[in-house]
Amino acid sequence: METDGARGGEGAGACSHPEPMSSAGGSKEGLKKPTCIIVLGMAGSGKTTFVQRITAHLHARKKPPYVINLDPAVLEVPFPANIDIRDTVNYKEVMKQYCLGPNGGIVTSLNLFATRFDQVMKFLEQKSTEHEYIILDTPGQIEVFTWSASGSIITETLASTFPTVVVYVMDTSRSVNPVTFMSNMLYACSILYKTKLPFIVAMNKIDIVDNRFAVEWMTDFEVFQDALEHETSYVSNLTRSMSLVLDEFYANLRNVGVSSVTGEGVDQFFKHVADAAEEYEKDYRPQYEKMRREKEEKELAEQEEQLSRLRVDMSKDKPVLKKQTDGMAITPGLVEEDSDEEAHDPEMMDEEEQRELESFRNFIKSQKSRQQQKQDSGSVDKT
Ligand SMILES: Nc1nc2c(ncn2[C@@H]2O[C@H](COP(=O)(O)OP(=O)(O)OP(=O)(O)O)[C@@H](O)[C@H]2O)c(=O)[nH]1
Ligand SMILES: [Mg+2]
Repeated sequence: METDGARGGEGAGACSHPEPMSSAGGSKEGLKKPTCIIVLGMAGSGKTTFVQRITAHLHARKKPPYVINLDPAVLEVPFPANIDIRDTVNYKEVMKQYCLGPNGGIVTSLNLFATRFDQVMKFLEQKSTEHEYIILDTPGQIEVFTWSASGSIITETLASTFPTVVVYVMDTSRSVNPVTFMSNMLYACSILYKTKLPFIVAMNKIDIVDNRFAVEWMTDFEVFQDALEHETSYVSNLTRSMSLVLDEFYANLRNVGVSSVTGEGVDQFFKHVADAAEEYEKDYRPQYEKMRREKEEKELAEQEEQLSRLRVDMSKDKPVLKKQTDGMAITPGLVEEDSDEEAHDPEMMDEEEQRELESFRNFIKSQKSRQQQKQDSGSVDKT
């Protein structure tokens, strides 16, 4: 297990701020990409305060991060957010319009926002050389992000472009009970498997409770069993068995004790981020690049299919064409011949486009001449 032990054992103040970009996030051309830090955690675990703390830490080191708030229901964002979901969707309005409760409102707001995430990616790509980190704060209810389609879309989209790390913020002061601790770790484990990304557990609020007990429980099975001695409920038996199962999860888990209030452990946290970003490059990037390629290929295949269907419809001159073009705005350049020179400039078009245009013109001509014939025959009938 990669652990920093408990507070005090992290050499707070002694360790300088790491230079993660030297080892991670670099592309082949030498251009460095920022590392995405997605902050997740149970309601009230301290996610927002943690984001505020690490943002302030980076600002103090003249490395301002690019920060995104994804919590539509937060009243006040205590850090400078470059993108705020609340600027795009009004969570209360969403609740009203869709007749939803608070959680449904948050999920729907996030879904609406996710439909525009390609625009967010454009901003991020534009700014990618200016920032070393992109930090995302997520909604209070963890499942809104981790078990929703929009959460997956956002996570996968980020991870297919940038080195991405998931941080699970745990409220240490609320995890002193071994059964509660186990539940928290099970949840963390489920997120690890769901997101399939490098993972860090930030044991927060160590200014209230030292996290040494938790580290011990994770490294020494016997100590955890001893802690369970006082538990007599059936849950304790389950917890005993589960702790065996979680052994492997613990073995590869990075964890660090932090206090979002005092700033303790933040230096060490960034060391873990550098390490996790390196792991991303080594183990995860190939998988995400494969996913991105597959997505691009699928989109291309769909476009090809649509084009070939259109070609078939045009050549057969079937009424289907009407169906397909209903509601579609056709630019004057295509219908009114030679009205838009640029659109018809043969040098601007590739062979395929020229063939399409040619066939479309033929189609229009045939339609016109048929209409003309009909009109002529109508006027002949009348006469
Ligand atoms: N003592 C102490 N309190 C903390 C720490 N981090 C957060 N808190 C407090 O915990 C409470 C919840 O913090 P938030 O940052 O709002 O937690 P959150 O996870 O963002 O909450 P939701 O988004 O509503 O789920 C606040 O009262 C914070 O001041 C910490 O390290 N130490
Ligand atoms: Mg919050």
